[in-house]
Amino acid sequence: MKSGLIRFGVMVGGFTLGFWVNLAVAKDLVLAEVHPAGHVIVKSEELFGNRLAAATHGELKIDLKSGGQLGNETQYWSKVRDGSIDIVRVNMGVLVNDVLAAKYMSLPYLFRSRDHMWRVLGGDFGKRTAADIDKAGAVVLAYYDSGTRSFYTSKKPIRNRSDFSGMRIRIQDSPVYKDLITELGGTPVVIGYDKVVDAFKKGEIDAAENNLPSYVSSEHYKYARYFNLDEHSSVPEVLLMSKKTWNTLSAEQRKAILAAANDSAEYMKKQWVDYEAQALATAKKEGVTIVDKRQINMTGIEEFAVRLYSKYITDANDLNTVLSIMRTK
Ligand code: GTR
Repeated sequence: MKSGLIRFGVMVGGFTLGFWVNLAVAKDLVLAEVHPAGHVIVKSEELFGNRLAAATHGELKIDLKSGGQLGNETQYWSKVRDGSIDIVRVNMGVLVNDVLAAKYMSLPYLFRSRDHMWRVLGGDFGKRTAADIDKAGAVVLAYYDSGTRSFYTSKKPIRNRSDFSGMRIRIQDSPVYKDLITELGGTPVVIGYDKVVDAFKKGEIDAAENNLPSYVSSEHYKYARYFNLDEHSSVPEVLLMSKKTWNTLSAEQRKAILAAANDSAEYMKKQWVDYEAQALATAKKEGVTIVDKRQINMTGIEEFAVRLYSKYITDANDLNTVLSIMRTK
C-alpha cells in the first residue's frame, strides 16, 4: 500500500525548491489475482476498483495485479495474512488448512444448487466463515460465484467410479480433495493453478477438476479433451483484505470498500450464468467431448465421495454445522 505524496514548491532567491509532504491523501491497494484479464472475476475486480475510486474521490485506488503476477493462491493466502499484499481473491478451497468453515464448504455434493449456496453464505454460516477468516488474519470483503467443479480428463471419459482407477488427478492443496480422489480410486497430485498446463504437457497428470470458465480460460481444454459433468463440488471464491491494511483505514473508507466489494459481487452474480454458458459453447466449438451427468453412473461416484463425511464430521459441532447447511432451504 502506497500513501499519497503532495509536492510543494517555494521560491527562494529566484529558484523554486520542491519538497514532498506525505499527507496520506491517496492509497493504492494492491489486489492479487491468478486469473487473466477478460475472466469474469477480473472484470468484477475492475468494477470494484472503479466504484471504490469514485466513492472515495480517488482517495482509495485498486492496483490490480492479475494473471498470477504476484505468485500463486497459497502464497496470496499467507501474504494477505502477514500484510505484504493488501487484497487477494482466492478460492475458499485454498483456506482449508486454516479455516474450518472452508473445510465444510469443500465437502463434495454439499450444496444442492447455486441458489442453495448463496442462501447458506447469506445466513449464519456466511457470518461464521467471515469470523473464522478474521481469526486467521484477514477480512472478508465479498464472496464470488465459482459454479460447480467437475473432472476433466485427457485419456478417456469418466462413466463410472472404476474409471478413476490409476488416474493422476491435479488438485488444489486441500486435504478434502486429496481424500476425495483417493476414495474414488485415483492418485491426487497437488499442483499450483499456473503449473497445470505444463503438467498436462509433460504427462505428469491425466486429469484435473474445475469449473467450466476456468477450464476454458486457463486453456486446460487443449490438453484434457473430456469434460465430465459430475459436478462434485461448489466452493465459492472470496475477496479478502489483510487485517493490517484494514486497521489503517478510517470507518468511512472501510464502508466504501465493503460497498464497492458488494457491488462487484452483485455484478458477478449477474454475469456468472452467461459466462458459464459461453465457456460451455467455446469448449464445444473447440471439439471438447462434454460428458453429460446422465451418461455417468453417479450413484457409484456419489457413494464413495460422501464417505468423506465420516472423516470430516468428527463431533457434534461438525455434525450440526453440516446438517444446518444441508437443511438450509
Ligand atoms: C478456480 C479458481 C481459482 C483457483 C483454481 C484452482 O476455479 O477461481 O482461484 O483456485 O480454480 O483450481 O487452482
